[in-house]
Amino acid sequence: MAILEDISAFVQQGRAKNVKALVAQALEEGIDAQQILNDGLLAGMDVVGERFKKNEVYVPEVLLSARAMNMGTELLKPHLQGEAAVQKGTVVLGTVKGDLHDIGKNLVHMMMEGKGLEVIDLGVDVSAERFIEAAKEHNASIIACSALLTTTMGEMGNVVQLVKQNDLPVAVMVGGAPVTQAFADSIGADCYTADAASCADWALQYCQSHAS
Ligand code: B1M
Repeated sequence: MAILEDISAFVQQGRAKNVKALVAQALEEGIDAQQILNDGLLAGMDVVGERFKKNEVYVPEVLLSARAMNMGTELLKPHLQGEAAVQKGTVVLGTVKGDLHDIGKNLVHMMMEGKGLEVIDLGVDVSAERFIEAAKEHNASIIACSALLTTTMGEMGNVVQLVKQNDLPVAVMVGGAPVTQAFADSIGADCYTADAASCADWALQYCQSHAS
């Protein structure tokens, strides 16, 4: 669809206002929000990621694209979240220590809230200790960690270790581009999912099956 290709192109160019206008137009035209996200915004960000890898674009350009992507996802938020629901469980969420990537984490936040889960979002650069403190403070059922760097994903193992040491009744979920099921298994995480929607589905199921 031409409009989705245009959204992708504007994300690549970091043109936030154009992205916002076209996402609004696509919604008005009745295009499904998930399709706008996948084939427009995320498709554009994929291209940016490939160019970043080849040093064809640099941090400032990537930040502009990230801002454009965020403006688009803000508009999609109510459509992706669906009906407001009663609170079904509490999740402590964050991007791990040393890591400042937050777009995927924000998608996870949005999808979880859409399922009626309470999300305590600790933001980026979150240490294992901080995850544990917040889980205790909010009596959370789940700690959800996002990592985008191979150099930071090890902090997820520290979270699992601290959960065990503190004997916390909390499931640890992990995800983010470099994270795999094999990695999740190797650190003893309770769940790995590849995308934000599956992450929210698993979290909801877990909270429902562990409701006291
Ligand atoms: Co960075 N960066 N970046 N970056 N950046 C990557 C991740 C990289 C793959 C680019 C590349 O080389 N191709 C590379 C990492 C290489 C590696 O370690 N394997 C990289 C690098 C190297 C860096 C710097 C070190 C660059 C530098 O300074 N030299 C630096 C590190 C800064 C730091 O964090 N300390 C850096 C900086 C940045 C920006 C600040 C410029 C910016 C971030 C802006 C922001 O987030 N606000 C940025 C961006 C935007 C990217 C790329 C281009 C896009 C990431 C993204 O947002 N994708 C990225 C390349 C790429 O991934 N293609 C890249 C869209 C987002 C929706 O996807 O977060 O994967 P993602 O989320 C997905 C799934 O992974 C999943 O759900 C989402 C889909 O539904 N998911 C979960 C995410 N979290 C989950 C948690 C779950 C479950 C699923 O359970 C809890």
